[in-house]
Amino acid sequence: MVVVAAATSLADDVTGGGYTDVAPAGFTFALAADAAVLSASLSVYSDAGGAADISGSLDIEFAPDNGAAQRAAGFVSFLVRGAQSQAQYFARATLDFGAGPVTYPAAVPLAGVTTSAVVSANESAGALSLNALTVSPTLAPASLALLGLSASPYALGSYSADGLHRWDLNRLKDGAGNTLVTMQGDVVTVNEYFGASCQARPQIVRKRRVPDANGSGSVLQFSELESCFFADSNCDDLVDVLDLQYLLGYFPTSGSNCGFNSDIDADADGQINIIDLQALLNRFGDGAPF
Ligand SMILES: [Ca+2]
Ligand SMILES: [Ca+2]
Repeated sequence: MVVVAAATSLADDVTGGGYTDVAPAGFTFALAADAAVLSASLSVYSDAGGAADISGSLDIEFAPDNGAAQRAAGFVSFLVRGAQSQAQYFARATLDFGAGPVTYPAAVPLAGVTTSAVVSANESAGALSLNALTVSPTLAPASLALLGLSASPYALGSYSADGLHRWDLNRLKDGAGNTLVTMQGDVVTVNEYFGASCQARPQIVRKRRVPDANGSGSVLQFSELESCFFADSNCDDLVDVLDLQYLLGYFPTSGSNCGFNSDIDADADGQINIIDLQALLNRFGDGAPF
């Protein structure tokens, strides 16, 4: 997923961040840190070099679900509005973890975001309808999850404190800001970040598929993501060394650990252990259909 970047420039405080939820008149910039964020601000530029600051012409605020408690848990999400449709913007956050301000990303050129085209009366009025909401259970009580498709440089962001992530598929855009229509079988990446609550494992990556909604191929709406075959963690229709490496990356853990990944718990006993490893090895080399 393109928007997620390891933030070595932030002394490993920030484990992910980027542009999400692109709309005609704006976008969201979200990041997760493994420590409490004491203060945060966002500057928006018209150039990748970060020289022309146009923040004053935009409406920049914390997202409605990003209060002080969320920021103390390491989650920061800005809502940028007042932009032009199909125009390019660049942003950089300034964060304080208690040792003075640091910027993310630290270096230029900054990654850019292209706001989307206006495709409905709602959007031209600045209000987006939510008519293709996709829901997925979270792995932890509080987490930021970014849903991405390889065809889109912008993930869809979802902060959850109630056990469910919700993404608005209307906001899935390609690099030019046009709406993306998903196809059945498309592989979706869900990057879930746990902020300051799980420093041992700040991030879990899971693959899902767009379900076969009506047999017609293109899928305009789906409510739930589909899991792949238990031994095929990366959803590439093959059980091979990549799936083995994935399992070993979460091995061994138990359900009481914050970084527990239920995807590879083959026997659903709340433990990732030799039983689950053996279950995968029993299918090693198999290909779809499983
Ligand atoms: Ca695989
Ligand atoms: Ca197990």
